[in-house]
Amino acid sequence: MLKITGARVVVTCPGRNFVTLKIETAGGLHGLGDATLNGRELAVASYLTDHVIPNLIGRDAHRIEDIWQFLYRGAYWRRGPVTMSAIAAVDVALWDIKAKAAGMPLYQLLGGASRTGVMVYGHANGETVEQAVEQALRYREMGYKAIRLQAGVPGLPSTYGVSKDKLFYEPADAALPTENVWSTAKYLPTAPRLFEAAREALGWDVHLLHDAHHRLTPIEAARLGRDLEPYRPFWLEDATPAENQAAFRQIRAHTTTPLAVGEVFNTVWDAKQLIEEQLIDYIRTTIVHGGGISHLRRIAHLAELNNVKTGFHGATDLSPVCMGAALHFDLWVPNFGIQEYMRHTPETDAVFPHAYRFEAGELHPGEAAGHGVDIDEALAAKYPYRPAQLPVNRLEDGTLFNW
Ligand code: GCO
Ligand code: MG
Repeated sequence: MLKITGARVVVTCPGRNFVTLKIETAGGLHGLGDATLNGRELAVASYLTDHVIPNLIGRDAHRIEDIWQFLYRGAYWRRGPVTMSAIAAVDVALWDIKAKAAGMPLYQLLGGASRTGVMVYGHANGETVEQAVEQALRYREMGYKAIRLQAGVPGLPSTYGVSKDKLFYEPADAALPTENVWSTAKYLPTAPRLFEAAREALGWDVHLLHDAHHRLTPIEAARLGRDLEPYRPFWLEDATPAENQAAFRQIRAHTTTPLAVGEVFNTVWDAKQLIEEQLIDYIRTTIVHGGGISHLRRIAHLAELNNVKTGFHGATDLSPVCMGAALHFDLWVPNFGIQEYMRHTPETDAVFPHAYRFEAGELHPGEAAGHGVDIDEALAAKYPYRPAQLPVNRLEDGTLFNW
């Protein structure tokens, strides 16, 4: 029995908001879990503080599965981003504690390393095709083996994925949502042009990825998939909103471009049909939004049976705590595909000292016991919460659309 003696939520904003759960045990060991839900941070903080933490005190930190089931089944209200992010935070903090108690890096408890490092992709973007390709060359120089490409759309004032600060893309940029304008007709021809230019400049010995960010209909996605085929993309991400899982049948029927989806999913139920019918190639649900390691493991196993690989979300709104846990998972999971890696700012890295490191296009979780990520609470306290929401999107005639 390793008694849970205390737990608290730390909300900090070292450049952007992060919600972190810290669980303490009688033996003095503590564990950390990420609970950040971009633009809705305080809802998860309250869910944890007001509804979860009182249930944790006095329980055995070693009983990870029982606590997971208690929070999922026991609460009656299942699923959803707020609930599952809160459960994930508890789950990851408990895995952190168990691995520290065992004196091992977390990946050893999962089954040990299946590979020597975790291939990651970085984000190259620019207002124009030329600028985006220039950034891609820069990522190549930094050693990346895989690069996501996004470029501005001529005729639209701003586009998803195109940032001012090239290394740190941060879409949640205002207390009330920034309004973007979207035109699928203007966008559709741009991505193939971008890929053509990128292949010319970078050659074929690099993986290229693209995110459509939920903006297409299935038949538009099928068109884009086909148009990208000559450039052999690694994947086309979030082609359509995926609440309608069956819609992917239509995309699948028309293109051999690999499909990735799932960064907004919370449980295996969001992806069951997509995985079982082999409608996708990569599942992007990551630790913090997918109920933690205990639940993501189930998703990964179902995916493995159906030729689907992992390709976890790793934008800057997933804290270093999530990244650390994800890297242990990635190093172990047999059906690993790729890991997204958007760098955090130096302020964020200072608040969350971590054992993971980047080298030659790969991340490694490090050998520290646990997941290897800690929090400097005194420093965190210097960065109070700042309200920030994700943008919204409107069509040119003002109709509200998917962002
Ligand atoms: C990605 C994502 C992000 C999200 C962001 C929302 O592929 O990295 O689409 O850019 O928009 O994480 O919180
Ligand atoms: Mg995405």
